[in-house]
Amino acid sequence: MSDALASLIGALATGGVRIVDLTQPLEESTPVIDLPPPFAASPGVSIEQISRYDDGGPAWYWNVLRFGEHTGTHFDAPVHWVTGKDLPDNTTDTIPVERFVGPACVIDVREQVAADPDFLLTIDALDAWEQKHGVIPARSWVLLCTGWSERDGREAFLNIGEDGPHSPGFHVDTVRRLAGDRDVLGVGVETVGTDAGQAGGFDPPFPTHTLMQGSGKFGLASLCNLDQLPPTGALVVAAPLKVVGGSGSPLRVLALAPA
Ligand code: 23J
Ligand code: MN
Repeated sequence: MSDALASLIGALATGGVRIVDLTQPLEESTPVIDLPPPFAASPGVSIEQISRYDDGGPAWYWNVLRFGEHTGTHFDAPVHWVTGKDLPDNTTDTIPVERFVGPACVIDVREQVAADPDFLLTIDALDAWEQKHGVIPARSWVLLCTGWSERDGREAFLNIGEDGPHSPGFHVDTVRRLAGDRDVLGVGVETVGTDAGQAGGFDPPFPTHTLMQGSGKFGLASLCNLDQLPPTGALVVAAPLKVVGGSGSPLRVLALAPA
């Protein structure tokens, strides 16, 4: 066995490494992105019982699940956006599995977001983070810790006003650098989608989806517990369902973090 794996197994046994669950519960009340007309809506979650130790199955319990691919804590594949539609290995079943695992760079902007729900991570803010914690390595997950997962209920979580949703995200220049120079695996956020609430009106519209998926990168939305991770040093595993031709899927996202 490799030394690295042996020491990981040892650390897991002795509590030197913690497993942090970055996943929100998936249930019928899970909020789903609310696109304005004329765009087609994604359905909510429905969970229908097949049997529960009854006439339909005396010794077994199981359910039928129904939800859109982009529901709850979920993965965005490159094919999700038109800019990524012709890239190789762009669907949930064809992405090389090595790309589901990588180090986490966690950028804590909870204070800024508490003061401004439309906060965007600028290039200057990214520079400041790198000055302190080092340059974001290639093939890492960049996770934006906004505190948004603590918002309770659909209304507070989606935060939709007269002029559309208000929630934090990335400035277009920042996404360009992360997808380009930094060559990350993808970005992860606590909000319903990887783009800021107001990003439909940005240039280009939805820049995070446009640029990340357009350069073969991924998205993780509706994460939680990012406040339990160090800025660097954790490892994230985020593997979507192997749906053939899938644009994404709900998934369990786990981080291995120093105790
Ligand atoms: C479709 C259209 C716009 C957006 C999204 C989906 C998502 O956020 C998503 O879940 O990928 S912004
Ligand atoms: Mn999505």
